[in-house]
Amino acid sequence: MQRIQAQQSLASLPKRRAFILGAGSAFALGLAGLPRPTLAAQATQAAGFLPPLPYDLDALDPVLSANTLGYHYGKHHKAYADNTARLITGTPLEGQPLEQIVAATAGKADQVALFNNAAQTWNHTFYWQSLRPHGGGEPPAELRQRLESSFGSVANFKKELVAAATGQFGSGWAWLVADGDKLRVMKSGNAETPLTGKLRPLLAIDVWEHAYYLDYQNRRADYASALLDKLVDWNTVLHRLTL
Ligand code: MN3
Repeated sequence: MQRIQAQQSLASLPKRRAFILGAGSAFALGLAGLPRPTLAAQATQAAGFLPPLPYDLDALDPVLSANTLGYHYGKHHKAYADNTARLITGTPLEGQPLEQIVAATAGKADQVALFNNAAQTWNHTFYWQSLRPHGGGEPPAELRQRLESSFGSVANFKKELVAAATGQFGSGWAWLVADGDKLRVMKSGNAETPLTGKLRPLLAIDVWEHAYYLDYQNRRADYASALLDKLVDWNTVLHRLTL
């Protein structure tokens, strides 16, 4: 009965979203003994935390393979979204937007698991939306001027960002952020995100090994450079800067 209802409610959703929801629902329906409204709310919230990829799984190949995106988006990112939905169920944060959950849990010792999962969920959506098939190339003029005024040249900016990506010890992220009028490169460990400070994130590079190991093994610098040269959606970066 539950399964039939879940399938019917999925029928009107786009194919990829239906796949995501379907996988989550199958998992949720396997948990006997929990009340259905809670499970339904979790599945709905998890789906809201995990927007569809803005391109097909194989659209970034060969820079990032469909295999990498399948695991990274379909397993890692989805797990963060599912965990976030599970952890807020029955708490005052249930139903809140992801940004609010990240802000409410940042720096709180008793909320580490929720912060880590919520921040990772947000970071990954931001990362996917920073990329596009056949991206890279020259930034639009307005962004190029801002990069030149903060870093001297676009080439220097790329060098600094790749250095941040390779210099992050262990798992984490490399970022381009706006700090007032100035653009800065920074890195963060694990799930840490500039979203929690006064900085405005503009571009993220995931440097967890799961982001690049299938395609680049230990060559993190090659991965970061390839993203900047071939996949970054500069128009999105500029849009974030001018919001
Ligand atoms: Mn990741």
